[in-house]
Amino acid sequence: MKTQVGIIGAGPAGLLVARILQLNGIDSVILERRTRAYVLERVRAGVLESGTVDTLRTYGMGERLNREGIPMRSMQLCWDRQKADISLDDGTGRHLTTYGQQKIVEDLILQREADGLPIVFEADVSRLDGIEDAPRIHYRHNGEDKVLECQFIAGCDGYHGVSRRHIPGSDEHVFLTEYPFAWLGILAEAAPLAARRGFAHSTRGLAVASARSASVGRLYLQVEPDADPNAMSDQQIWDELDIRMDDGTAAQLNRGPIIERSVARLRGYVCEKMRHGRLAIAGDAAHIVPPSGGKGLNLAVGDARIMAEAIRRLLTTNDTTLLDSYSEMCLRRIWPTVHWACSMCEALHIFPGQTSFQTRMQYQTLNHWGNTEIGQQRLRKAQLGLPYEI
Ligand code: RFL
Repeated sequence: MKTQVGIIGAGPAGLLVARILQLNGIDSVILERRTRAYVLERVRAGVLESGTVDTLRTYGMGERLNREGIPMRSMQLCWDRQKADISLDDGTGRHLTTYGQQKIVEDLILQREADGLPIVFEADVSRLDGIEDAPRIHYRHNGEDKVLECQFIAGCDGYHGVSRRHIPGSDEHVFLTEYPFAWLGILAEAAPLAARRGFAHSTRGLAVASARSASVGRLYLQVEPDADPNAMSDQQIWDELDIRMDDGTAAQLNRGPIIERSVARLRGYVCEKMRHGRLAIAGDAAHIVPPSGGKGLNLAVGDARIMAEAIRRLLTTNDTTLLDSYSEMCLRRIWPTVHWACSMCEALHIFPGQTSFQTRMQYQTLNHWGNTEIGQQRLRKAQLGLPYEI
């Protein structure tokens, strides 16, 4: 098989690169290891920066998003049985939007299929070659070894993908921190309460309440790194959420059936070398942020915009200038965003062996973000996201 751009991964990054290229008249084939059903059902992110929403609208993916996306104009921080309600209004009309990542993925997949463009599911990419001049992607599909020949490879295959290791010397450009805890994430058929959305610091560990729709809540508890997602009963989870989120009023969350549970480890990871020859990586393939900032998907969208434009310039006018500065331009958004997500992570979780002095230090950080003008500005700016250069 031959195409102009071979895209590895049908996550938000790969699907968006494909969509932008399509609207610029460039052909691509997406190779995705998982089944179509698995990709459509995978529950992950849900908080979108306004730049992400604008990008999806610009590329014709705004219809359902405009209808079902829930504006989020404030955020709560709770700690030490007190609460701060922080406005996200920076006077520019920007706000966050709640819209599940699986809906974005579904919108992009259905559009691509309606346009008759190829996504090969259950295509497991094993290796790449020719990335200097004539790229080839080797993959296994329907029990057969196959090759996709292309002019450029977009490595959008997430943290565990194969693309990153094909960038020569990428290991020497990696920066990593692993946190000694994980998040138990649940989806629940319980109407989220606008007055109780945000992050809670508790001496028992972090808790987070957010929404996926008007009737479905997305909630998280800090747990041990190797916790079993099924170790707690539904009632134990709700009780623990209420205890950790207590802002001094003893108000309770709406409860309902838990329809999905998963445990995700928390880490910060950046590979600063994001391109070599005719291969570039984007999204989780290049960086992971702890989910405390709600930034992973938003960063993937930022990379996808730059990658698609760099490929367009290469393939239409043989101009490599943007491609040559791809890593640096992406990193100008990535590092400050990683810094914010890790700062949130470190202020909100209880670390093993943490002293009461360290807990008091966390309270000071949270008090700064929650109750001072300059701290609220910092939080607002970081949550709303950095502007795009491209
Ligand atoms: P993805 O979504 O991981 O997609 C990569 C795709 O590549 C496929 N793949 C392969 N295909 C073929 N051959 C191979 N050898 C392959 N290896 C891998 C995979 O099957 C997959 O389909 O990466 P992408 O596109 O870069 O998107 C990144 C986002 O998914 C991720 O950053 C966010 O979900 C992170 N995240 C959040 N981000 C936000 O912006 N806001 C949030 O509120 C938010 N909450 C979260 C999150 C991530 C979480 N977990 C589970 C990691 C909450 C959680 C719990």
